[in-house]
Amino acid sequence: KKDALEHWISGKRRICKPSTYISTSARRMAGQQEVTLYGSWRSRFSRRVEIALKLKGISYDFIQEDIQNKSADLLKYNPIHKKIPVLVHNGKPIPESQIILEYIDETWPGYPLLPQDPYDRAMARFWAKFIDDKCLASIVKASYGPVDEQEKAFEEVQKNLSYLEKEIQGKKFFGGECVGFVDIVANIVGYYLGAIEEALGQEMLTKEKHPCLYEWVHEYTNCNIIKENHPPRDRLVDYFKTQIQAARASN
Ligand SMILES: N[C@@H](CCC(=O)N[C@@H](CS)C(=O)NCC(=O)O)C(=O)O
Repeated sequence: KKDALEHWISGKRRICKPSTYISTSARRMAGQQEVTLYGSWRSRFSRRVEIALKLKGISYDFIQEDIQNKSADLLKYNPIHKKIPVLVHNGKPIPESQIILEYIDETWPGYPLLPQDPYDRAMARFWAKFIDDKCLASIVKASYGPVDEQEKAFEEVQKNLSYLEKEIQGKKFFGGECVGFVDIVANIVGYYLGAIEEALGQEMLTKEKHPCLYEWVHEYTNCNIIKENHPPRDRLVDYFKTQIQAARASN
């Protein structure tokens, strides 16, 4: 018998109803908000959106997409990139995780994700972009790239982690005292990197080389909302192992 988590993970397209779930039509009739996330349990991008919604206290429906067999709704809502996550708010689709986070922040005040000060906001966007464009790209290359380019890719990861190490120095979170926009985007370093390291059998982020970032990983992964939103580590490691093997076979 599958437990709820197992069901949630393996469900091809399944709506996880919040405990106070009311049907979409009933909600519409009551003038309430319809918030639906098209995502995947293992995607670091859709996890970002779930963390933001939970920090804001927004109820949402979750649709588990099968990336190998995308639903007609996903293709309709994100016809250009055809990727998850897509947040659909009252019938209007928003693609791209960082853009979705900004939308969530502007739509539901409450817990602020981005700082108020314009310069701080600009720098938060800078670091979030750096994490996706540079950090994530180098981690992907080190994990899945050709073996003869791996050493160089690992060096690149080290360089990028050192930039983050400098940025987090003297702070509890990238967002200051609380988890914010950059922390959520940095979930690739905060949670996924550990599973990738285990799958690869190679450490990248170490206490010796990156003491402040290492401490941040601990703080981040132990925050309540973040902790509740981790995908199961063993399944993630298995997934990365399969991906790494497939990449090696095709390189
Ligand atoms: N830049 C996008 C990246 C999203 C992304 O890469 N999603 C992956 C799953 S983790 C996807 O949908 N891949 C399907 C495909 O490439 O066909 C974001 O931040 O939302």
